[in-house]
Amino acid sequence: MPEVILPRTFAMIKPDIISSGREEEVLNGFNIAAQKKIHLTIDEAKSFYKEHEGKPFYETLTSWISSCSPIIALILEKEDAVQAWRQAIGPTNSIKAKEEAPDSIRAMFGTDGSLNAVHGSDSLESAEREINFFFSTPNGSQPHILVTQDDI
Ligand code: RTP
Ligand code: MG
Repeated sequence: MPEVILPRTFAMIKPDIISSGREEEVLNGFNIAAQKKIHLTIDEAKSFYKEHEGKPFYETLTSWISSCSPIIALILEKEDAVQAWRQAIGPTNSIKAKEEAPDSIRAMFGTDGSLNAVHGSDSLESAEREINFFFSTPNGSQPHILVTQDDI
């Protein structure tokens, strides 16, 4: 039988969930095509969130995701993966998420507008760019296996 190729998105489990030890609880319903646990440097964090350079929250955000705990970078697969993961995570601000989408991941695990538990690609283009940022290999191929390594 031919292998079914599902659409992919990029997800990040941010330090607040990892320090709570509950990171496994948020991935229900998604196939994990690849994952890495990484302690980002500040330069890697700034590069990943380059689109937000200059915004008021940029320094707080990049310091936070490169400090204290590591993060987990994931390639997730599901029908309509980008939208499905954005739907699962809920609004950016966890306070708003608790009011408007109480079952969402950010409502259940996040704290406020910055400490919000998870990241999700906002488009197919972002997903490909973000997957490449964390998972590209020297020959340009993408891993389709479970990968765990400590360094980006
Ligand atoms: P993400 O990229 O992490 O999935 O979040 P998003 O699309 O829902 O929101 P985005 O505007 O891309 O913001 C990126 C991350 O920056 C932090 N943030 N803090 N305090 C604030 O006003 C603020 N706004 C954004 C959040 O951690 C957000 O996920
Ligand atoms: Mg975003």
